Parts: sequence; C-alpha cells; structure tokens
Amino acid sequence: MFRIQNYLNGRLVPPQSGRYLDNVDPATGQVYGQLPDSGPEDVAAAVAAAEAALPAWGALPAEDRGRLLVRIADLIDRNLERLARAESQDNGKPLALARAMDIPRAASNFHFFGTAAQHFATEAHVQAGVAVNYTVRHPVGVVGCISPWNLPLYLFTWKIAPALAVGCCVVAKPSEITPATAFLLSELCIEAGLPPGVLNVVHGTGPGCGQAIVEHPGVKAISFTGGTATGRHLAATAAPLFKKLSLELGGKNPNLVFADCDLAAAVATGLRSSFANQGQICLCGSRIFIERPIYEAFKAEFLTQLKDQKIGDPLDAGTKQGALVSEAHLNNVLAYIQLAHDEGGTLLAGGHRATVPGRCADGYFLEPTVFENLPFDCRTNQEEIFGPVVTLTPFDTEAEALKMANSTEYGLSATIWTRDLQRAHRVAHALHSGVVWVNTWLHRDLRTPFGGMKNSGVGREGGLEALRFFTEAQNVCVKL
Ligand code: TXE
Repeated sequence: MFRIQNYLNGRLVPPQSGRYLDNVDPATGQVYGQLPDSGPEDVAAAVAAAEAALPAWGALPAEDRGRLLVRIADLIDRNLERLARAESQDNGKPLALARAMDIPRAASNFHFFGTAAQHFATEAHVQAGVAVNYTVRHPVGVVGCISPWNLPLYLFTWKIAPALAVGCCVVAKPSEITPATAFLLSELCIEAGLPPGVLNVVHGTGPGCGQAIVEHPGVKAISFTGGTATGRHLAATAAPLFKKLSLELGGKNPNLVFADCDLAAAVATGLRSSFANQGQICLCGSRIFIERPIYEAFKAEFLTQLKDQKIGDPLDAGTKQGALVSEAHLNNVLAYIQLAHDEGGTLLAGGHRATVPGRCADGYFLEPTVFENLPFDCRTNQEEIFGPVVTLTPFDTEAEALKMANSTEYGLSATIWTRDLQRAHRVAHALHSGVVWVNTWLHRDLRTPFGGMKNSGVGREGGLEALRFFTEAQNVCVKL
C-alpha cells in the first residue's frame, strides 16, 4: 500500500493524529494507497517551520534560490516517467497525457520562475531635482497554496514556484483526491537540497486541513485554484484577516466558430478543447457556438472524428480518454447529462457510463457526450459541468454569438476560430474572458497573465503577476 506522508521542516512525517484517508485509483475503482488526514495541529507545525526558515530563505540572493528551483525542475524532468505514472493512477488521466503535458509543464514552472526571479526588476520614479522614489518588493512572508485534482502537479507547482522564487516560504496542500505527485515532489525537494521549512506540504481535506491554512494568522497570502463555491468560502474567511488572495475558479468557456475559419483545425482542436483530460480542465470549451452556414458541416465532422476518441485503460498507449477523477464526480456529470435531456436537448453522441473490460471494469469512465438544441440560457449551458460534455449551438450574427458567449456568471477563457483578423481582435476585446485564444487552444507562454473575470476568479497568475502577488511593494522616497 502506497502511504503518503506530510513534508514538514524538510522531513517526511506522519500526521500528528495518526489518521489516514484512502486514495482511490479512478481507473479501477480500487483503494491503492493512503494519505494523511492532517488537521490544524499539522498546519501549525508547518507554519512554524516556514516562519523559522523565512529570514534565511528571503535573504538568499535570487540567483541562489533560482539555482535550487532549477535543480528541482531538472529532477522532475529526470523522474518524468515515475511522476507521469503516479499522476495517471491518481487522477485517471491517460498516461500519455501526463507524460506529454502535466509533468513537463510542472518542470517548466520551476525552470521559468527559478530564472525569472533574477530578472524581476522594480520601478523607480524620478522627480527631476526634487526626489527619487523607488519600489522595494519584499516577500509577503509565509504563504498558503491550495490546489485542485484536475492537473495535480501542474497547478501545484504553478503556485509554489513563484512563491519560492521571490523568497516566500510555503505551506501547500494538494487536493486530497490526487495527492501522489505532491508527495513525490516532496522527495525531490529533499534530494535537491531545498532548506528545511522552505516548502511544507500538508495533506488532508479542505475543511480539516485547507481551512486551517486559510485561517492561520501566520499565513499572509493564499493562492487557491478550485471550485467557485469553495473560492467564495475562502474569500469570506480570509478577507476579515486582510490576507492577500488569488483565486482561480471555475469556467464555462465559449468556443466561437465563424464560417470563414479553417474548419479542419477548428474541429480537431475543438475535440481537444472539449474532451482533453476527460473535459476536466477549467479552460475546456464546453459551449461550442457555430455560425449557421457551417453548422451542419462542423457537426458532421466533429461527430465523425469523435469516434477516434478512444476510451480505455489510462496506461494503454492508444487511449485518448481515461477515467473521471472519482465516482462522486462521475455521478455529478451523469446528473448533468440527465438535466440536458430534461431541458429538451438532443443527444448526438455518448451520454452513458462506459465500461472498459479487464482491470478497469469498475473504473469511472464516461462516453464523450454531445448535445444540441439547448437554449443558451438553460442550466446545462450556464453551469460548469467539468466533464466530457459539450453543447453545439448555431448563431447568425457576431452580436448574437457575443451575447450568448458572455451570458454566464463565468469569464475564464474563450476560443475564436476565424480567418478575419479584424473580427478576431474585435470579438476578443468584447468577450468577458480573462484569456482568449484565436485559432488555437491551451497555448502556453508563462509570461502572460492568467486568470478569470466575473465568478472565475480574482487576480492573475503567471509571469510578473505571480511575482508581484507574492511580494509586498514598499515605496522609498528620497529627497534630492
Ligand atoms: O474543488 P474544491 P475540487 C473547479 C471546478 C471543479 C471544482 C471541483 O469548478 O468543478 O473546482 O474541484 C481545498 N478551505 N476547478 O473538488 O473542492 C480542497 O481540499 C481550504 C477549477 O478539487 O474547490 C482542494 O485542495 N481549502 C479549476 C482545493 O481546495 C479547501 C481547476 C480545491 O477543492 C476548502 C480545477 C476550505 N474550506 C477545478 N475546501 C481552475 N480554475 O483551474 C476545499 N478546499
């Protein structure tokens, strides 16, 4: 049995209570390991270790901190296969996807921020002959990083790396549903020689452990990715304590396909943006709006190519779609499929739990599902499903497409497919989305700001935005 431990003050230790939670492999439905069910006492020990490590870590030259982060990145690269297998087993995602995306992107998070800290310049404002103002950016202090289950190591490191780069010490909690790679990362941090207390990983549930991180007075900032309801609860807890907050929350992202687009590219990438990671990416485009002249052509090609979306054992090389993350989540998504029927939708493909014979017979698989004939403002088209379920909706004018695209409470990302450059810019600027892709999807540049508008979040991650979030700006004014 694979038993995970907390990473506290440089050592792997059990939770003080001795209590553990089961960890399930979603592809088989079987318990395959255990993780600490940590409580406030473990969080308090983690914060104390982080506070003790903070002065020396913050005082280290950025170059030295960066060197350690790059060493961790190299170790992630060197352990690619082991980490990818652990991610696939924990989450149900195809091993090929973990190998090609999750783990390499986790390594590049450490590479990028390890070097970025050395280029992080501050501003100076000169009032000629009168005064000079310059900005000092101090590390905020001990920070909390809380991450979800869909892209476990990728999103965990996306928060931790910039925090460490600017000199903060971290108390981090991965999702209790997918803790494995955060544990393996702890081992790699020890191997890399990260000083004790600089990073502490505490495992456990949201209410039992995450809440204690948010409430702890020693934790000065919280970076959170997860559900909108949880984000609202976190904000209510942290705001009266005047903590800095970065919230990356849900999405219900529109994919706008105009008649002048490259149809083959729109279909191929549209399939990926619909069903990659079983549709469990906050950036998935779950509402596909298609200009009427190409509606039938898009639909026919999309449904034809959907047949190649092979559901199977995540470890098989040919598998495109693995298991959903848990039985509870599978049932949630199935309930949304029922809702789409109840709301009068026409099922074009999928709609049922899938069975994969052999060792995966009890796994949580679901057919990629496509509906049409649903009004843009029905619940199916307004609420985040976070599974392999998309809707197709025709539109006649740009204004109509924008109205439908902007109609939800969310505003995370959007995709536009068109060859008309002017329209691409015009529509992009009119969309209420923090991230807009034109003729592509999930294209990554770590320097760009990442985050959502409306109920998709508060603040931005990535590049300078992340470095600024984990620092406190101080202005020094010197009279000339
Ligand atoms: O989220 P949760 P889950 C969203 C998406 C999806 C939802 C579910 O909307 O449907 O998240 O994911 C911890 N105090 N996204 O179930 O429950 C919890 O233990 C402190 C969006 O993972 O919000 C976990 O570590 N922490 C997305 C983390 O919060 C608490 C990517 C997220 O859990 C807590 C993935 C509490 N009171 C999911 N309660 C994106 N925008 O990138 C829970 N947690």
